[in-house]
Amino acid sequence: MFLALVASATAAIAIPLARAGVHRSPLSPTRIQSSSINTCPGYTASNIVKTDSTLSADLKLAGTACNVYGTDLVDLKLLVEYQTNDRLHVKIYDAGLNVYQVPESFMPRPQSQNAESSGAAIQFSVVESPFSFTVTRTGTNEVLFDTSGVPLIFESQYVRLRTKLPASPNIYGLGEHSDSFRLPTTNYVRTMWNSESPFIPRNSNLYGSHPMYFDHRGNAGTHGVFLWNSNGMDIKIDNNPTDGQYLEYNTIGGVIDLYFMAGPGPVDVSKQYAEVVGLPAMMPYWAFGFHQCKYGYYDVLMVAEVVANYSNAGIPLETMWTDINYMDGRKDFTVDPDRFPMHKMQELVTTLHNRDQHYVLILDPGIHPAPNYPTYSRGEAQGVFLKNSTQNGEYEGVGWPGVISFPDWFAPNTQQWLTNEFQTFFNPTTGIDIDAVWVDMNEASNNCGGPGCPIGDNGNPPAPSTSPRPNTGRPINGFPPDFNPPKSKPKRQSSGIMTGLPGRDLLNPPYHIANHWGTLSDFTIWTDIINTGGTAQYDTHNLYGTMHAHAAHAAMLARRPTQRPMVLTRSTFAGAGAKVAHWFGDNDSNWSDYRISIAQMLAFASMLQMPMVGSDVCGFNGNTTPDLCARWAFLGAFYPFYRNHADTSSLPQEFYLWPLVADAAKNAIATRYKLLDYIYTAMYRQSETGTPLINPLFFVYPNDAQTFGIDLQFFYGPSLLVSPVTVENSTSVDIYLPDDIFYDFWTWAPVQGQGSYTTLNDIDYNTIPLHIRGGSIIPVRNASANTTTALRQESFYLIIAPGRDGTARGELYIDDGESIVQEGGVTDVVFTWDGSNFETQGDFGFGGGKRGESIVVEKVVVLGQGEVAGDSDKAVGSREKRAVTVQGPWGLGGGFRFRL
Ligand code: MIG
Repeated sequence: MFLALVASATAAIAIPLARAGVHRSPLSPTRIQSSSINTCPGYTASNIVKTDSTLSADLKLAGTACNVYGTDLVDLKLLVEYQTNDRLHVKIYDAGLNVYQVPESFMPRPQSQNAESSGAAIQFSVVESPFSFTVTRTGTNEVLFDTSGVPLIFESQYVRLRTKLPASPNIYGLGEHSDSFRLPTTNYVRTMWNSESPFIPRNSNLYGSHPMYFDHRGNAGTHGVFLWNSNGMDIKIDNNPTDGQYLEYNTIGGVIDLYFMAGPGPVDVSKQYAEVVGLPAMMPYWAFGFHQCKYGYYDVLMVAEVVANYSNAGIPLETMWTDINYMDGRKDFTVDPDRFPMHKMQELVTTLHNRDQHYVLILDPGIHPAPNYPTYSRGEAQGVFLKNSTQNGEYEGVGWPGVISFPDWFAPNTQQWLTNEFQTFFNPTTGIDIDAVWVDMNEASNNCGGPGCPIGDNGNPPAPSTSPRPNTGRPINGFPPDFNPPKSKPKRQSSGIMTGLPGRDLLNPPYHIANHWGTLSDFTIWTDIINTGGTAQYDTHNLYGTMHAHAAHAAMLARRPTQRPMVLTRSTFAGAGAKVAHWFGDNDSNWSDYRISIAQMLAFASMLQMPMVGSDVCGFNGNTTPDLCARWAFLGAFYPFYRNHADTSSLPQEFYLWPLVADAAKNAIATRYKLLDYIYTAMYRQSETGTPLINPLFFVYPNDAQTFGIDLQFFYGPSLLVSPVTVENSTSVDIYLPDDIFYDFWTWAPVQGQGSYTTLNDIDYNTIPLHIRGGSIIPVRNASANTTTALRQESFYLIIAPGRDGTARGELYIDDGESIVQEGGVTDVVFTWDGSNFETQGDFGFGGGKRGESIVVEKVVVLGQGEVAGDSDKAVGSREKRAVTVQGPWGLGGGFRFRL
């Protein structure tokens, strides 16, 4: 539905056609080359100074400048720091310190703890002439990084650094993309340039930039490499007979600011990366509930009707969302007076809150510069908007309201302005008391960005829709009566002076990254726009969305200072997970995007330290099918963030619309909710230590080469292997089981994994193959509930799934689910099983909270103790016969133990 946006903005009409999937072919990386790239002379290192934990050197251009995509910088500096025993920092920057670097105000760099190189897990060594360096693993001397293949190029608008890789490497990460989890290794380009990306095209830059990769080498270990650089770049992975296999950074600016994380295991790399970019934010308990959204809910009554329909269908709905439809003329911090009047919105929220449900609204960054629009006039008065390139007015683009000005997140008053807008519009009594906020379009998306789109008054507010209210089959003059059933059980001071290297072409740099839209400024803020403080959008573009989301986070925190904010953002940069959550944007309602959602989740949650992620369940664009939506309802129940969302032009896809989907969703949500404390515990662990809550198979079996490419199965939490059906109209799936003992989650039957694939058949729509990894103890709620609030009244049982050695271990973390500081105390316990003795140890501080929530363990079941083989999975009672049940109840007010 991109056309509607600019229907009255004639100048931009041709552009939305491209947005609807007809991508322009990216400009080839053509160059204004004054000489060949092969003539670049590289650098020579001198003045090498070593201390126990650092190395520094001067680098000088080793010959005639090649000026291949800009001007070669003659004098560089090298700084190497052994920051910790597991982390090495290698920085190559201009001696004059003019080149842009990601500002500390955006994200502070980690402090060096000055580890001694002699004790470090990885070692740096330098070759002076021609300059290159290697990073090797101590002990094994495995070479992890080696830049000797081609000379370093460090120019005003182009930096190239290449490293050799082993043949057929296992490289992961480098989000955001929609390609395979383990990245292709031939002729592959990962472009980092945040952009609106409808239909999440393959082999393209998408909404976020995370220049972090994992290099997994099985027995030889895993390491990570993060390039702290926000400029547009192409990261190429390729091989040829001359150069072998390599990875090459090609950035259009910034410095080389590399962090090497030693591992040696993949989980270690994740944790070490969290030390660099920050541990992820803990989310509220309710955020793990099921969310419903759709672009195109016509009015507030229709929103209420969807909520009522969920209740009537008996499908738990935790959170209702409303898209830009609620706004007056698509303006942030306003409501459509006819369809979403303030008093009805307030009534809606009050009703939802009385039912222990939650509510979320969307915001876009662009602000319509209209008269009598206080949000705009306040912002203008405080100088929060980006100025145009001649600094004689605001820079204007086109978004949903028509012409828009863009907040400058670097301006001193922008946070205060946004916080004030939140305090007013989302005021709990006089405004709309949202529980979380959703920030969209913050790449930033601009329907009038780039050459060919004259900036100015070419965007008008959308004409009011004249389409009639869709017939939902329910005549409504007010909220539906069944909407309220009883609760379930329980002026900018810009210097105008650019910082960063002067004399650059900020619109058309000589090296063209492979942005799927074409030039850098297409569909975004022009890259020659200067932020307060002097940085250029050319350099900071990739930070825009994260800065928007972080500002929204601070504003949410100001509203409810004691509660964990939840902010869902479309655009991200490395480290965004420290504060906010992410969904994977405008996917399509098809099987390919269903499948790729797993790879996307694996990259973000387990590697890029953004655990609260998920794709639009049942698909955003196009019309879903019952088959796809039923499977997706189940798969989505194993995303950390679980939301059904669709485009305005898509047919409705709420779970209750098809019996097949409704049944699937009921079971999916019930399963998710019973396991909610298990995943909440894993989330808490990630927020404290970086240990991922979602795990690719190789994270758990790093020496099993057959797991390295698997991206259609994953571990939900540390112990539950999820193996969804991935093909249309299929009821079977081939699953890989590593050489280990597993237990079918549904039947409790032991399953011996043999390091091979087996086919599972007859997989109904109301289930998903789930296996418990031997060696685990899983806390489960005895029953599901309509809301996560009610869920907390249900008691627990524990499943002990002994490993091959007969032992098992598990964890449970309980807190009040929402407070930043836990005044009531927390329960954070470890369960252990040594084959005959069960024990709990830890902190037992959570007493049940204000509502007297359950902390009771009713029983413990020990799997693998009864019938083992040959019994029918379907036989009534056989599940219980396969386990020994030890009856409680025990209170989790203290430790308990038993012996079998
Ligand atoms: O140009 O707000 O990705 O989730 O429904 C599309 C309308 C704008 C894009 C988001 C999508 C949202 C839609 N938005």
